[in-house]
Amino acid sequence: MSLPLEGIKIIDFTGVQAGPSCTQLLAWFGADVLKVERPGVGDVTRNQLRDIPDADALYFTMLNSNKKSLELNTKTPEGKEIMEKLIRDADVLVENFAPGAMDRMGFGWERLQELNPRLIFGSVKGFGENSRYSDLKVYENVAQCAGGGASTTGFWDGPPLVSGAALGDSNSGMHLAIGILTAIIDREKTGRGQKVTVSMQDCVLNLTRVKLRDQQRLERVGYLEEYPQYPHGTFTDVVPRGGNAGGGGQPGWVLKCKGWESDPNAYIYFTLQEQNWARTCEAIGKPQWADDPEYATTKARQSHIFEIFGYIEEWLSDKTKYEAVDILRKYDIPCAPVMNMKEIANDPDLRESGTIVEVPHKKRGSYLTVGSPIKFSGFKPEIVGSPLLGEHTDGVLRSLGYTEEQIAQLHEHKVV
Ligand code: CAO
Repeated sequence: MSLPLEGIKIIDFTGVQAGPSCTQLLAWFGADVLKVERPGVGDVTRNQLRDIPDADALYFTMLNSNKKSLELNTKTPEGKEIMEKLIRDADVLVENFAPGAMDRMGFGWERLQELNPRLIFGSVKGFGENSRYSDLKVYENVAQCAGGGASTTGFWDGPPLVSGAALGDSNSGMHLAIGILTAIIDREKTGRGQKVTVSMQDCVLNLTRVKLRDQQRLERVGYLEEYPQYPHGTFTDVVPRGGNAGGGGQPGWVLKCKGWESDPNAYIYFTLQEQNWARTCEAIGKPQWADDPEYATTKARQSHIFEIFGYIEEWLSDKTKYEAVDILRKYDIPCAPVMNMKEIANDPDLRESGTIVEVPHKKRGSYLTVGSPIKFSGFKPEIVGSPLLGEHTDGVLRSLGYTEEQIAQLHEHKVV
């Protein structure tokens, strides 16, 4: 079956997570993605947090499926020559090195344009080019702190908290993928490539935009009625951390279920949906609350919201999180069990949909990874294992016209 991005050649000059997550997505959709890696070393994640000695770590395999690997020292003259040949023939080059690394290597945006005016150059950095922090190296949690995620996550009496979701890394990769696809469509009209940049700070902020909404509301009215601090606590002039409060107009909380004393994930998320209050009261056995003026509106409920949640926890105390959701779904209550990673790994629905996939690997045996969360009616992305370091080096060199003798020499000089 022909895939939508078939024929799009991508040089994947990325490492760790932000860049690789972008190119992996494009590879799933059919792009020909060639990962260019330092000879003998490769992407640092090949070695990080290994669970099997001498086999690529899961950190690498889960972010580099469906790609090819070329070992190439792009700082040697011969390596640069090979890289230039690849660039002349490529549609896209993606990188997420430390600020300035591409220029130092001789592959800044101007040079890339000289080599191939149709090339789309995708780049991830921690901060925007104009930022006073543009020179900083950045990892995931640094970006979550700089982008507003950490200051608004966690509980009011604890420190800023980072999320387990990769809001800095994979989120930036997804943003970059959207930018690259947009530039590919634009190139069809203009014939020219362009530089597409994303900063991790911006991408975190884009997902934290409701907190910027709240900052403005707070400045206007002095309080935020959906936060646990309202109406009894105090507000400063900065959006506080709201614990597990719902981010919109529908209050909610993480509530204990049967077994919470020994199982740290025996909880559900429970939402008190305004338009579903009467049915919510019915579900939890408090029909008298439906018309009681103390409880009947979201505004009235807010002053005893934790009394209500406390009551619901009592109701939940003899129900597992799954039993609870099975009852509550009949009453249209927006809720879900708190899923732990073991449950997710074994979830039959996620497996069936291809969101959790088991992939073969030449050295590791099979491993689990997250497949495409984007589903298409016309095709189903097939996830294949990540490449071994340099697995495709000789094949790529042959396709560029190098003879076996030249290839042997390049190996000997550690260019590849
Ligand atoms: N051949 C020769 N040299 C190579 C090479 C290759 N194939 N691939 C990389 N290099 C060189 C780079 O040119 C760079 O050299 P200089 O320092 O001399 O310019 C060097 O290897 C290291 O580059 P790096 O970017 O990987 O540096 P690092 O490991 O110190 O930093 C990171 C890693 C992620 C902090 C930094 O790349 C960064 O801030 N990137 C931008 C933001 C980002 O994407 N972060 C998310 C990472 S996921 O958490």
